[in-house]
Amino acid sequence: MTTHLNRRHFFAGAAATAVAAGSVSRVALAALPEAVQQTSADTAAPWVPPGVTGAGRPYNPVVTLNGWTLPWRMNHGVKEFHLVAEPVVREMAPGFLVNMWGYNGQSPGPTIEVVEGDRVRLYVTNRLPEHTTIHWHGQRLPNGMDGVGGLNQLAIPVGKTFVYEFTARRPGTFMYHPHADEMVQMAMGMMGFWVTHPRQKHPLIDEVQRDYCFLLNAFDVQPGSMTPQVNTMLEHNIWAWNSRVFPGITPLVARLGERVRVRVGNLTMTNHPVHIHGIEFEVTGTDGGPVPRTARWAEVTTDVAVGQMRQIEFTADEPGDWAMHCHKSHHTMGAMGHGVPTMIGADHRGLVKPLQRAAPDYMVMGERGMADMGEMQMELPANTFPMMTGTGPYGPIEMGGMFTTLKVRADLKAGDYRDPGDYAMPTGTQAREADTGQAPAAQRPAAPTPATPPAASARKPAAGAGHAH
Ligand SMILES: [Cu+2]
Repeated sequence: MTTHLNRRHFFAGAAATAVAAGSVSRVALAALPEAVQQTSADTAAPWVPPGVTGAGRPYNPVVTLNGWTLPWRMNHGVKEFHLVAEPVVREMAPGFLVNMWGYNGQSPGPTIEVVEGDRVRLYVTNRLPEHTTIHWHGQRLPNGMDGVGGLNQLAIPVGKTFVYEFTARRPGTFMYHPHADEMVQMAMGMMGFWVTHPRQKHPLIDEVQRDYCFLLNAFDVQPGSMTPQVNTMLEHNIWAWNSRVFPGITPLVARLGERVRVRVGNLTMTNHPVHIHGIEFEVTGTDGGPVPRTARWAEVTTDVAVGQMRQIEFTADEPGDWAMHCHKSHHTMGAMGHGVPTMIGADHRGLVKPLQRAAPDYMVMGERGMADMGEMQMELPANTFPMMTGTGPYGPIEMGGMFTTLKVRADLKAGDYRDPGDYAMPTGTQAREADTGQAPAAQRPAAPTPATPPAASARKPAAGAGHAH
C-alpha cells in the first residue's frame, strides 16, 4: 500500500504541455493550492490531516478502495483543495489500461474528506479538451455552487480554473461529478467521492474502526481497444468499483470484532445489489443522511440504485476470506460474456476434429457451462480484459468485475490495511469430496407423500417411495 503522491505544483512544468502557462498570470498561480497528483491505482493509506485548530475533532479517516484522499491546505480558516480535470490512463486491473478522463492523475478522482461545518474552497482547473463543471452531489450549498452548467454557472472553459466555495453543512456520504456533457464525461470516468465527518459525536453516526468507500462505475471497452465507447447506455462490458475490476480491486481488511463501515455510491446506468458473505449488515445512512435506528434492519444484500449512496455497517466477527460482490452475475464478469450463444447441451462430438482441420485454433466452449473459460489460456486481443479471471488458493475464481473480498483476521493490527494473504481454514471446516464408499448407510426418512394425489393421467407414481435423489 503506497501513496505515490507527486507533490509537484500543477503549473510548474506545464509550459511544455498543451496548457498555455501564459493564459494565467503568475500571481494567480501562486494563489492556488498545489494540485497533488496520484500516479498509482493502489489503495492509499488513510490520510490523516495535520493538526489544524478549528478543523473539528479528530476523525477516523476513510480508505478509498484503489483510491486516495486529496490533501488540502488551510487558508485563513478555509480548507482549500485543487482538482484538475484531465485525461488519465487508468490501470483497471494488472495489464489492462484504459484511456479515461479523471482528476489529478486518476479515475475516479481523489476523495474529498472534510468535517461538518468546514468552510471548503475547491479550485477546479480544466485540462480536458472540452468544457466541464463539477456538481457536488447531495450537498446543501448556495445554488450558484451546485455546478450545473448553463443553469447555475458558466461551464469551465478549456484551460481555465474556477473556484467553488461553500460550507459542508451536513455530515454524510456524497459524490462529485460533472454536470456538463455529462453522458460523455461520466462514461469516461469523471467522478469522485466526498465524505463529511460529524463535528461532534452524532446520535446516529457510530464510531467505527474501518471506514471504506468506493463508487460503482461501468465502461464499454471493446476487446482490443483502450478508450470507452461513450454512447453506450446499458450494454457495458466492464463493471467496476472505483474504475477497477477483479482481481484488481483491493480486499477490504478488518480485524476480528471490529466495526466496519462501507460507503458505496452508484454512478452507473443501472442498480447494483451489493452483497457480502459471512456477516449481516445494516444500512446506517443513505444519500439523505443517517438512517434512524428504528428504521434499520439486518440484511446481506443492499441495492444501490442509480445516483444513490448507501452506507452499511457490520461487526467483522467471522474470520475468513468472504466474497463481496454485485449480485447481478453479469456484473462480476469481464468482457466476452455477453452475446455468446448458449451451448449447454449442444453435442460437439465428431465435430471438433473436422473443424480443427480447417481452423486449427477452433475450440469448443460452453457445452458444459462456461467455467472452462476461467482456466483457459486463450489468446486475446491486446489489452482485453478476459471474461473470468483471478485465482484463489483452490483454483480459478471465475469472476472479473464487481468482486472483491472481505478479509477478517484475528491477528491483524489496528489500522493495518495490508492484504493478509489467503485465509488458513481450521482443519475440518471446509467443504470436501464426500466419502461415499465407507460410511455405513444412514437411516433415511421416507419421502413426503404428495398432499394432493396426482391425476392418474398426469403422472405415474414413483416405483419406490423412498427413492433418493
Ligand atoms: Cu451490478
